[in-house]
Amino acid sequence: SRLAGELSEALEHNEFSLVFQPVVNLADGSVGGAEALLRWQNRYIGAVNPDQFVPLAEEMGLILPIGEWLTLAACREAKAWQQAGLGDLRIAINVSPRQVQQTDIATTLRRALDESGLSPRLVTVEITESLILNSGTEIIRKLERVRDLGARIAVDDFGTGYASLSYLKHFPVDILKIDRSFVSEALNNADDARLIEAIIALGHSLGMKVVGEGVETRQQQAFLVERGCDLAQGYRFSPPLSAERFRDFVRNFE
Ligand code: G
Ligand code: G
Ligand code: MN
Ligand code: NA
Repeated sequence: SRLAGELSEALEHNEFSLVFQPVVNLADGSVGGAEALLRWQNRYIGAVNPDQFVPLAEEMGLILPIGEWLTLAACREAKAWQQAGLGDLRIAINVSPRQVQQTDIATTLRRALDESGLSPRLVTVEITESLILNSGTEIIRKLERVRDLGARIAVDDFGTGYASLSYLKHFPVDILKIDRSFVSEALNNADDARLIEAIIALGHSLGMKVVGEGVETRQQQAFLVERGCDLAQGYRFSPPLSAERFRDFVRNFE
């Protein structure tokens, strides 16, 4: 297809970029870091959503080089924040289930850390709940290698799948990210409110940090603060930003 043809040349044509959504510490309102999100702007097709091109990249065997590119670009950017005096901001990168299965994410990350000079403790790797559901000891070992480097592991969109609590115990997980579908209903729906409370309690009881995703209003922020949620991201604070605008955001954020 046209899309596949263009995708196979996207790296060499420099068509990928990253945007950065701020992640805020709820306790003191400071910026803790950012989630890096991949963007593809093709000269003929225009902007293509990662939900469309990541699965295609996986099918085409392109997810390894794309993952290498984005991991290095994200680590370099976080190192640049430090060098610009913005502080020790954390950077989160997303990996799809097939990316974890098909590639050696620990080696990709180690090379990016070496090349960028970024401290591994500033890196979070976001996996999905479905990876936890469908995988065995081989995947657990891959994630443990990421953790052994000194990076953290977050479970994205938590609560939307069926990641059973017993599975969580066996996975090297440091952070739970509450799916935005719960946060958006927190103030309208008692079930969603209780689910959020349960996820925060679960995460904390297992020694994890908890992130509220998709926070759009002051009331949703207050709801999470009152329940002891650690971190949040969402349009209430900022949409994903270009590298340049993210730096301005950190400089101007009180
Ligand atoms: O802004 P947003 O459209 O980026 O995100 C759409 C979806 O694409 C999200 O579910 C997000 O997790 C996913 N996504 C964004 N960036 C990446 C990436 O670098 N790698 C993978 N695997 N998925 C990503
Ligand atoms: O699945 P993942 O969380 O990695 O994807 C992030 C996606 O969520 C991006 O497409 C981003 O633009 C979107 N997003 C970030 N904050 C908000 C928000 O407050 N509300 C909504 N509706 N979407 C958001
Ligand atoms: Mn994510
Ligand atoms: Na998410």
